[in-house]
Amino acid sequence: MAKLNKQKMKKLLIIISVIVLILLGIVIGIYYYAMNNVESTTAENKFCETNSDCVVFGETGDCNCGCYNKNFLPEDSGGACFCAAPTSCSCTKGKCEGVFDDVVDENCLSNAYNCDDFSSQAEAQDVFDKCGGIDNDIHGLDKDGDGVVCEGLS
Ligand SMILES: [Ca+2]
Ligand SMILES: [Ca+2]
Repeated sequence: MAKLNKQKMKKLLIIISVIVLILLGIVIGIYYYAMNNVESTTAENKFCETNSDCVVFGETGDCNCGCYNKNFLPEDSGGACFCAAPTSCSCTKGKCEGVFDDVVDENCLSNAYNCDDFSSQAEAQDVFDKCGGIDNDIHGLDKDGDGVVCEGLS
């Protein structure tokens, strides 16, 4: 009798192992399916045949601003991170690419300066204006938002 139970236990263990393996396989399958789906949605976002398929999405300052296929726009601005919005879009090799009229100054892509870094107010004002002025105070030089930066400097 005891021997029979042992055999039954063995069988049961094997069955459980097989079930666990199958479940694991399903979970891994779902994971890879989801990952591939995310990638293909991103690719679709930018896919195009002609320039008219592409539109500018978002504004400078939105996280995912850029050029997208007009039928596959992102759902929202994507949160807070810096993105320089292109002036227009073109379809290049099947992908919507941004066209920038003004070359974006690399110094304007992140908060790189404080008022202490400038020797004069005019110098700070120049950087502020070049980066887009009041609409893009990336360096946080004009805390009160009146368009005049680093009032403490002479
Ligand atoms: Ca700063
Ligand atoms: Ca000010």
